[in-house]
Amino acid sequence: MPDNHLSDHVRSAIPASAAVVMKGPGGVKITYGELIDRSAQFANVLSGVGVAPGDRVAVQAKKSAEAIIFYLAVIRCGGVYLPLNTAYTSSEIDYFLRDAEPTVLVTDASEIDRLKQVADRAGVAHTVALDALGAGSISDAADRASTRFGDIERGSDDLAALLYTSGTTGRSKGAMLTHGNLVSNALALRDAWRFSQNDVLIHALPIFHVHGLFVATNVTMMAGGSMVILPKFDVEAIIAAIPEATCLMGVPTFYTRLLACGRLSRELCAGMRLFVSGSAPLPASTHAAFRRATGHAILERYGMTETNMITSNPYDGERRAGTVGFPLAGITIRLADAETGAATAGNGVGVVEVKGPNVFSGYWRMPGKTQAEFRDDGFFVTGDLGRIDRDGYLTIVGRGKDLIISGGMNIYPKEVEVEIDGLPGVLESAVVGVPHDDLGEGVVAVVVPRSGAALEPRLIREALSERLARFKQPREIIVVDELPRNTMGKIQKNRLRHTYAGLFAGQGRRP
Ligand code: MCA
Ligand code: AMP
Repeated sequence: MPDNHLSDHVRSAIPASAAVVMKGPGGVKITYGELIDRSAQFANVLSGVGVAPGDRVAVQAKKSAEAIIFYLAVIRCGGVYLPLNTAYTSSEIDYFLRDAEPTVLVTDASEIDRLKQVADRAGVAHTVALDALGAGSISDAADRASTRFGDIERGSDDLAALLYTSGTTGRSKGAMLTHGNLVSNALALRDAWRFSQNDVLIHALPIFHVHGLFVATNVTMMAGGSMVILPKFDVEAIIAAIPEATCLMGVPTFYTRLLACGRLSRELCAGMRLFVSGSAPLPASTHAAFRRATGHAILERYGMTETNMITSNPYDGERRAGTVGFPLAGITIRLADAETGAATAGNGVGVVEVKGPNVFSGYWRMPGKTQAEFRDDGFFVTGDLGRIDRDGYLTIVGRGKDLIISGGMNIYPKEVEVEIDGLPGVLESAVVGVPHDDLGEGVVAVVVPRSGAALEPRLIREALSERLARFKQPREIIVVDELPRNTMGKIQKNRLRHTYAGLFAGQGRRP
C-alpha cells in the first residue's frame, strides 16, 4: 500500500537535487531539500490561520515555483487543494467560493482588491497574495515561519483536492480527489513511463488542471526528477529547453504548434526520451509528422478530472497513433451501452466505464449527481465513447456528453448557452465545437433573436466577456432565424456542426 502523503514520497528524493527550475522572470532553482523546508513554512502559516484537516484552500495564482511548493504545503497540512483557472472571471470565482467554502483564497497581488471583495461576500476568512515571482503576503508570512512541520496524518480515502469540472447542466461540479487517488495514479504513471531522478520534465502546462498539476508535477516529484517550469506554453521557450530536458507533457496544440515552427529535428531531440500527449485527441497525422521530424513516437494517454489517468500507450511496444492504449496498473475499463449499461459486444462502440484506485470519491455536496454517474458495481461512467481493438488498445471515437475541448480546455456548451440565453433580445442559442487547426475545436455560438429584436454579435461578445473566461467565449457568433430541430423538437447540434464545419478552415494560430 503506498504511503498516503505525496510528501512521504517527495522526502525520499535526494535533498540536493533540483526539484523545480523556474524559467523566465523570477527564475529560481529549488532543490528537494528546499522544497520540503519551504512547504513546511507555508504549512505552518496555513495551520496557524486555522486550516484544519479537510478545509479547502482555493488558489487562483499565476504559475511559479512558489505556487507549486504551496500546493505541497496544502497537502502536508491536511488541507484540500482547490485550484482555479487564472482565466476565471469574478462571477465564476464567486460560484466556486460559495460552493466550496474555502478557509483561504490565494490570489495574484494584482487581483487581490477585486477578489477580496468577492471572497469576503462568500465568507472566506483569509484572502492572501502570491504573485508570479513568488512574492506576496503569504510568502512574507512563510519567511517568518519554521521550516519544521509534522505532516498531518491523512488516510487514503481522505480528500486531498477539489477540482471543478463543468457539467452538462451548466453548473460546475467539484470532483473530490483523495490522497489515495493522487498517490496511486502518480505511482502507476511513474512506473509506466519509467520516470526516474535523471528526468528533466519541461513543464509548460497550466497548474490548475489534473494534467499540469498532478500528471506532470506529482509524477516528476514521485521519481525525484526535476521540472523546468515555463510560465506558459511558448514555442521558443520549449525549443530552448529541449536540449537540457528528457520529457515533455502537453496537449495536442503543443505538438501542432511545435511542428508548425519548423525547427524540430532529430538532433534537437536527441536527449529527449519521452513526449506525452493528452487531454484531447491527438490527430494521427500529427503523431506521424512528429515522428518524421524527431524520430519520437508521441505517447498518447487518456484521462479525466474525475479519474486521473485511465489508459496509456505502452512505453515499450507499439504506441499506436489514434489510440489511447491500455488501462494503467490496477485500473479496469469496460465498454457499455450508455442507456442500459449492457456490456458492449465484440469490438463495438460503447461508453467507457472505469474502476480502480484512481476514481474520485464523488461530486462535492452533490450526492444525486454522484450516484447518477456510477453503476451499481462501482464503475464510473466517463461519457466518452470508445472501441477496444483485438490487441486491447482503446480508441476514443467520440463523446456521449455535450463537451467541447479547445486547446485542451473543456467547455460545456450549456454553460455558454445559459449566459447567451440570459441576454436581452435572445430567444435561444446553441453552442457547438467545430474543427480548428490550432485548438482542435473552436467554439461557435448560433443565436436566434426574439421576434423584432436585432442582435449584434459584438454586443453579445462584450456581455459574455464579463461572465465567462476567455477560452469559453465563442470565437464566432452567428445570428440565424431558427435552429434546426428533429421531430421531437430537439436542437440538432450535429447539423450545426456540419453546417459550420469549415468556419475555421485553414486558420492556424491567430497572429
Ligand atoms: C487561450 N485562449 C484560448 C485557449 N487558451 N481559447 C480557446 N481555447 C484555449 N485553450 C485564448 C486566450 O485567452 C487568447 O485570447 C487567445 O485564446 C489566444 O491565445 P494564445 O496565445 O493562442 O493561447 P495560449 O496562451 O498560447 O494558450 C493556448 C494553449 C493553452 C497553450 C493551448 O490553452 C494551454 O496551455 N492549454 C492546456 C490546457 C490544459 O492543461 N488542459 C488539461 C485539462 P485573446 O485573443 O482574447 O487574448 S484536461 C485534464 O487535465 C484531463 C484530466 C486530461 O486528460 O489531461
Ligand atoms: P476533463 O474534464 O478536463 O478532465 O477532461 C476529460 C476529457 O478529456 C475526457 O473525458 C475526454 O473526453 C478528453 N480526453 C482526455 N484525454 C484524451 C485523449 N487522449 N483523447 C481523447 N480525449 C481525451
